[in-house]
Amino acid sequence: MGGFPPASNYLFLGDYVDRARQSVETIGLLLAYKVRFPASFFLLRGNHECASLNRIYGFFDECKRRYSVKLWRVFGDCFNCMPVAAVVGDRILCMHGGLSPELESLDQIRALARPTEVPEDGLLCDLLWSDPEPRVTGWGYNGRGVSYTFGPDVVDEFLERQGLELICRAHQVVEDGYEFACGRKLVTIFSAPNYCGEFDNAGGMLVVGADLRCSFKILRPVHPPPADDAPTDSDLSDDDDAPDVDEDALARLATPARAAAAAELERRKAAFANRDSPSSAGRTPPTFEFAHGGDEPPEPGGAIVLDATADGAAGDAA
Ligand SMILES: [Mn+2]
Repeated sequence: MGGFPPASNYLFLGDYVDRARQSVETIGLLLAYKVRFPASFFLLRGNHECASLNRIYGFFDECKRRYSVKLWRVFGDCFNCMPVAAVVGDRILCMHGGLSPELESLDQIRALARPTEVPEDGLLCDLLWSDPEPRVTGWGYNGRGVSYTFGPDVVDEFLERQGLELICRAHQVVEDGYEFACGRKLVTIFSAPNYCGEFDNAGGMLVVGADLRCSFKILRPVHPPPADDAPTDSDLSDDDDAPDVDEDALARLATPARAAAAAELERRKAAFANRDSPSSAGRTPPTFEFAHGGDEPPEPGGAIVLDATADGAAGDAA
C-alpha cells in the first residue's frame, strides 16, 4: 500500500506483538526488513515490546507453543534495545504513547541508556504509555493506571519550545486509522484494521512527502470482522521442555499496568461500540502541509531515530 522498502522509507510506532496469534510472523518480518534495509526502515518500541507485558498478553504463550521460551527471551533482549522516539523531517516527533512531564529536551531521549526494561514511571514509561486528552489542561490521571494524560496546552507549549509541528503517536485504536487531536498538532495512527478481530476500525498510515506534504493511506476494515479461528496444529511443534504456565506466578506478575491494559481494551471496546459518529467509509482523509515559517527547508523525508549515535549510524533515511 505504501510501496516496498527501500523505495519507501518506513517508521513503525510499536506494539508489534501480543494481539492475535501471529506476532512471531509480524515482528519477524519487520526485523527482517530492518536488517535488510537499515537506513530506510525504522521500528520504535511500543509498550508491548516489554517482557512484563508480553509475558501476559499473548506473545509468551505464542512463542512457547510454537517455538520455545528461549525464543521469547531472545525477542525480549531485542526489545530492550529498541529506540523509543524519532524525528521526521525536523518537524514531526514520533513515539508510541506520548509526551512526558519530564521531557524538556530531545537530548533526554537521546541519553536514555539501552538495553533497558520499561520502568513503571518516568520519561521512558511516559513515552510508551501516555495518552492525549483533549478535555484536560496540563497533566491528568490516565485510566490505564500507568503514566498520564496530557492536554492540548501541553502539546502547544512543547511543540513551540522544540520548534516542532506535529506529534505522531499510536497506542489507541481509532476508527479511521488516524485521528487528530489538539488542533491537529497531534495525530494518532493505528495501522491494524479490525483490531483483535473485535473492532471494525480502519488501519491508517501517515504518508510524509519529501516536501513534508502529509496525507493518509487507509486500509478499510472488513465487515463483519474476520472470525478468530482456533489455533491450528500446522504450527511448528510445541516445546515440551518449556515449563507449563504457573498460574500463581502469573497472578504475582499482575501489575497495575496489566490490569489497566485489560481494562483499557474493554473501555475502548465499549466506547467504540457506543460511538455516535457515522462510519467514515468513503470520507476523504485530509492532506496538510507544515508552515515552515521562513526556516531553512527541512531535510527531505528523513527519519532520525533519537539515540546516542548522533553520527547517523542509526540511520538517516533521507
Ligand atoms: Mn500501546
